[in-house]
Amino acid sequence: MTQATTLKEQAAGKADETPELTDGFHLVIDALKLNGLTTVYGVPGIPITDFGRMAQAAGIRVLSFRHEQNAGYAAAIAGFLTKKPGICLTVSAPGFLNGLTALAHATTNCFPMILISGSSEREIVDLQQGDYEEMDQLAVAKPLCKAAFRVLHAADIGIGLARAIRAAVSGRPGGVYLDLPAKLFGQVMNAEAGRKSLVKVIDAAPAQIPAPSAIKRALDILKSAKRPLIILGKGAAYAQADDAIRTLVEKSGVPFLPMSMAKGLLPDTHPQCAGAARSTVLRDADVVMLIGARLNWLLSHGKGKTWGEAAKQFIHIDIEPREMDSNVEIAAPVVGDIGSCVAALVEGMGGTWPAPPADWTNAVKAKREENVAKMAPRLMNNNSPMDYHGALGVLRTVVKEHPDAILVNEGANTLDLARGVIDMYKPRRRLDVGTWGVMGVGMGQAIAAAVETGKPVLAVEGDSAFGFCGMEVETICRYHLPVCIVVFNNDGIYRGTDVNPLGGSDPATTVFVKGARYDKIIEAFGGVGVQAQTPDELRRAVGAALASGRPTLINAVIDPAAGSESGRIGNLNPKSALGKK
Ligand code: OXT
Ligand code: ADP
Ligand code: MG
Repeated sequence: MTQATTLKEQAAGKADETPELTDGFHLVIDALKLNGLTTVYGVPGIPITDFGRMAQAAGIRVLSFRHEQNAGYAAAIAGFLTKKPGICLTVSAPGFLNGLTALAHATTNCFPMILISGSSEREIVDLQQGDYEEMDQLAVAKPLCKAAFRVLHAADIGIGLARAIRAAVSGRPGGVYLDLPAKLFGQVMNAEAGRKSLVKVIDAAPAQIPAPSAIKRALDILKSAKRPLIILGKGAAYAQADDAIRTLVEKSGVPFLPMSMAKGLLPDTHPQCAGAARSTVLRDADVVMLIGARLNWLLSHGKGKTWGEAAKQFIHIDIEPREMDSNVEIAAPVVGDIGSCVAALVEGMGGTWPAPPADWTNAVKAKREENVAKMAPRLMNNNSPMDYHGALGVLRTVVKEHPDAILVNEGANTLDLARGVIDMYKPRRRLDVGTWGVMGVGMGQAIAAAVETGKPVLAVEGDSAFGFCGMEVETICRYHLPVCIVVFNNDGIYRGTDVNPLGGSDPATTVFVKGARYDKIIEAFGGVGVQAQTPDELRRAVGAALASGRPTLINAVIDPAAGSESGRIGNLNPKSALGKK
C-alpha cells in the first residue's frame, strides 16, 4: 500500500486500522502555529502553492503579494513591530532571490525575519543537472543573513524552525534563511511522532543582564557630563522598553535625539527633544549615551565635522558586544538587552539625580525653538504646485490629529523633509528606509503595519520610491487594508527638471513622465484615487481616506524644481575629479 493511499483511506474513515499520518506540509504549518507565527507574507508557486493553501485552511493568515521583495519587506517590518520573526515564503531560485534582498535588509537593520523558500532536489542541484529553478539557495543565502538552515527530513522540521526562530530573535536580531526542498513537503510520517518532534521555543530572546560594573561606569560618566546627550535608535524602539526609556530620559533631564525610526519613542514635542537642534547637540555634547543606535554613516561614524572639536565620551548600550569600539572608542560599553540595561541604569540613579547644567539645556532649547520658528511659516504656504513644506505641513497636522496612525516614509527629499517636519507622538509609528536607505520598502511596510497592528497607515512616498513597489496597491485593495498612500509627484528622482545633456529624444536619467497620474493606478483595483494640486486639496483627501479606511492613493503634485540632489545626503555623491558632469 502506498503512503498516499493510506492518507486517502484515513480520510475515508479507515483510520482505526492504520496509524494516523502527517506530512511535511502539515508539520511546517503545525510548527509555525505552535510558535505563534500565524501570519505569512509571500508569493505562491511551485513547490509551495499547496503549502499556502493548507496554511490558510489551518488558520494561518497568508498574504499573497505581487513580488517577493515586497513580501520580504513586509515580513522584515513585521519583525520590527512585533519582536517575533516575520515570515516570508517564496518559491525557488528567482522567487528566493527576490526575497533575499529583503532578508539582507532585515539583517542589516537588526529585524528578526525568516525567509522560507521551497527549493529543488538536492541530488540534482548538487550535480548541477538543470532542475526546474535550480539553485544552491543555502549557499547563496549564507553570507547575506544571520543564519541559514536546510531541513531534509520531516522529523527535523520542528528542530529546524526552532533553530531559525532562536537565530532570528536572540542577541542582535536578524534575518534567517530556512531552505525547504520540495520533497520534504510530501514526506509522510507517523502523526504522533510528528507531533512529538515539534518544538515550542521557550524564552527565544533571553534577557541579557548588563554587568553591575558596566552600569556604574556609565552612570559615573553621565554624572560628570557638562553637556550630555542621549541618542535613541531603532534598537530602542524595537526593544519595547518604552516606559523604562522614558523614565531614564526624564529622570536624567538629558536632551535626547531620536534617530529616524526612534521618533515617537518619546514625543517629538517633549521638552527634552533635541531633534530640531541636531547639529548643535552632536557638535557640542561632551558625553553621548547611545541606546540601540550604531555609530554608522547616519551618525557620521562618531567623528569628523558633525561631531565638532570638543572631546567626547561615549556610553553605548547595545546587545551586540562587537558593536563597541566599531568606529570610535567607547568609554562605557553597556552590553545587554535594552530593557535590562535601562532598568539597571534607572535603579543605579537612585532617588535623585542632578539635572544637567542649565546653560546646556537652555542652549539646546534656544536652538530648537529657533529652528522650529524658522520652519513654521514655510509649512503654512498654500502654493500650487505644492512645495515639500506646504504639502508636509498638512501631513504634520494629520499625524498630530491621528497619533496612533503608522507613518511609512520613503524617497529622498520626500523622506528627509518629512522626517524633520512630521512630529511623531508614539513609539514604532514611523517606518522608513532604514540603515541602507533602500527604496521600495514602502508598500510592504504599509501592508504589514496594517496587518500586524490593525491601525491606519499613511504612506508618504516619493514618486521614484513608489515605483519600486507600486504594484502592491492591488494587494492593499485585495485585502481591504486601511492604507492611504500619498505620492509626492515631482516628476522624478530628486527633481523633475533635469535635461539630457545631449538633447535628443531620450529624457534625462532622473526624470519620469511629466504630469503622471499615479492616482489612476489604484482605481484599476477598486481603490480611491485622488489628484491633489494644493495643500487644501491634500488635507481634504487624506482626511477622507483616514475617515473611510478605504485604500486610497493621492497623487500630490509637487513642484518639479523643489527638490535637491539626494535630499539631505547630497554630500555622499562622489565628484568627478575633472569637474565635469
Ligand atoms: O540642526 P540643523 O540646523 O542641522 O537642522 C536639522 C534639524 O535640527 C532640523 N530639524 C527641525 N527643524 C525644525 N523643526 C523640526 N521639527 C525639526 N526637526 C529637525 O532639520 C535639520 C535636518 O534634520 P535631520 O533630518 O534630523 O538631520 P540630517 O542632517 O539630515 O541627518 C542626517 C541623516 C544622515 C541622519 C539623515 O539625513 C538621514 O537619516 N538620512 C537618510 C537618507 C536616506 O536614507 N535617503 C534615502 C536614499 S537616497 C538615494 O540613495 C536614492 N535612490 C537610489 C536608490 C536607493 N536608495 N535604493 C534603491 C533600491 N535603488 C536606488 C533613489 C532611486 S533616493 C531615490 C529616489 C528619490 O526620488 P523620489 O521621487 O522617491 O523622492 P524625491 O527626492 O522626493 O523626488
Ligand atoms: P538607528 O539606525 O536607529 O541608529 P541602528 O539600526 O543603527 O539604529 O542600531 C540598532 C542597534 O540596536 C543595533 O546595534 C542592535 O544590535 C541594537 N539592538 C536591537 N535590539 C536590541 C535590544 N533588544 N537590546 C539591545 N540592543 C538592541
Ligand atoms: Mg520624486
